[in-house]
Amino acid sequence: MITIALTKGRIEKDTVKILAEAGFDMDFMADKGRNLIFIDEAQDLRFLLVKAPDVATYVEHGIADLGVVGSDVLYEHPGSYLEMLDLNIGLCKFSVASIPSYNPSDHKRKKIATKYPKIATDFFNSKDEDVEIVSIQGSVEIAPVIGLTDAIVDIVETGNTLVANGLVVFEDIVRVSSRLIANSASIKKNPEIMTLIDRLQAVVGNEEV
Ligand code: PRT
Ligand code: MG
Repeated sequence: MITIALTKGRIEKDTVKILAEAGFDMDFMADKGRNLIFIDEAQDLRFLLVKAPDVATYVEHGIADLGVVGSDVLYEHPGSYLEMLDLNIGLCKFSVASIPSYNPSDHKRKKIATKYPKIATDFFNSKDEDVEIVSIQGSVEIAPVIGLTDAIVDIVETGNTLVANGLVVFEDIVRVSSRLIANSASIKKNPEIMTLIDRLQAVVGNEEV
């Protein structure tokens, strides 16, 4: 049996659409209630619905052979899984944003609020800029407005949340999309997993990464 860990929430619908287009019977998702494990006896498949960072954990530990998760989560939690496909869903980007009066080049040491300390640290390091990272769990957008930090590093999709909080983008860091990841031992052990990946690749139509 092949086990696939899917990220609950925002990217769920588009993930299910790709799997259905690849020929899997995803009807159970329409009426899933509070269930988090689904078994498709006919295709010898098992689906787990978990929080994004846990997708990487299940795949790393080999409990799931495959997983679907945002590249934002993978950057922040690097591990020993293989990245197989860019699914081109859950599209957004990481940006530096702040109130319009923010001056990124005034040579003062900046305080940056973020839910993604690793991405923020790596980005400012790559520019040789020493900043103080303040880790925030959510509603990061208010931090520069109330003066906790000079700016934020956060995910931007439509930009509506920034606008609603009076913030503007100062710099884009990197594109974010959902990826198919795999457990490396599973791939070596079970050739059917490669076949399954090929079916998904035919749907999303990109080169393996
Ligand atoms: O929200 P929750 O705490 O349950 O969990 P989560 O945020 O980890 O998961 P979820 O379901 O919100 O997001 C799952 C994945 O979707 C992320 O890991 C990203 O890869 C991807 N994704 C795509 C996004 C967005 N678009 C997005 N817009 N994740 C988060 N956002 C947030 C963003 O933080 C911003 O504050 O949505 C807010 C609004 O975005 P705008 O620019 O459209 O207003
Ligand atoms: Mg969210």
